[in-house]
Amino acid sequence: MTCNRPLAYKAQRDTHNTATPKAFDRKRHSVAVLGMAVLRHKWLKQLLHCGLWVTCGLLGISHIESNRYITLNIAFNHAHAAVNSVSPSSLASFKPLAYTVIQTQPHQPKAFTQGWQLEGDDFYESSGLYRQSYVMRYSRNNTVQQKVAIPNHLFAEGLTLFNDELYLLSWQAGRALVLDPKTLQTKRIHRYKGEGWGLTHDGQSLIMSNGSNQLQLRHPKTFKTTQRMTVQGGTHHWQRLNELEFAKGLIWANIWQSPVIAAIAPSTGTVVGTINLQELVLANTRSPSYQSLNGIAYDAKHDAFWVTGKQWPSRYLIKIEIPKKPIVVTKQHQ
Ligand SMILES: [Ca+2]
Repeated sequence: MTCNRPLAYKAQRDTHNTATPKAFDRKRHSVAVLGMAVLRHKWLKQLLHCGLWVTCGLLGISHIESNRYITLNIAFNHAHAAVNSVSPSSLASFKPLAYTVIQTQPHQPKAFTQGWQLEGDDFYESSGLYRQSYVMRYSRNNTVQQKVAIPNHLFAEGLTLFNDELYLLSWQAGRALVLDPKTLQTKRIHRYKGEGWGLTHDGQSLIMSNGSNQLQLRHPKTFKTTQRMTVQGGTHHWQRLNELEFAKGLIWANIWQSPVIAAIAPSTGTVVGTINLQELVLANTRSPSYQSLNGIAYDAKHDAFWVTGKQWPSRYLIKIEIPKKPIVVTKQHQ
């Protein structure tokens, strides 16, 4: 009988309460008095409201995207990037390489850039987030030639064009999609263990990051790991290696949540230089939510690098002043 349920519940609750009925009543009365006192004080009430709104907001944000990008630390990210840009002591040994912006072009502001490469006059770009991921090919003047959605359960990550095939990672899903670069349709799928973040190639092997300080070399036919290298250099503990580009004999790696791009010697995994793009980060993050610098694509025509970020309205062609030393350009891992 439904009418008995409240009685049964109350009896059970009272049974498990160790206080005597009178003591329980006194406690309940005290709580009520305290509650009234809180509500009577305007500032306490406002504090309570504020706390509730913040809690709801945070829960809402965490519900919207269960990914590492839109998390509870959006505000923290902004501060974190600013702090990083100042000059972390562990990066002090790396004098940032000088660069000059030689072109500024629009970038699709909705593109949550994860992978980026320029081949001839065509850009290939992947955009992440669950249920919103896609890959597109567009020209230098930003005319979109092809755009294909990625299945909802996949979170598009790094990509690279190699031997007329476009490889696309899917973050935690463990699937590397191989797409036709013209139609962007999936031709085959490889599996990988762990996470997939950035992807590039050195002309022989695919080079993949997974968010750690490790880079993996993978066979383009089988996608099996053929070699691993630990990225190290100076006193800085390199982590969160993200979007990649192999150019001028070096692996260029975005560092997630940082305005820094590291130049890595592929023969040793040693960081031989850095670029600090804090100025460009600040120019593209005037909106309330901070979005990471992510995206580096070598432009052979200009012998320069395009850089952009997640949901940045602009992309930049920068000329990097690469000294002959200590940059190491030998490749011995084949
Ligand atoms: Ca790239």
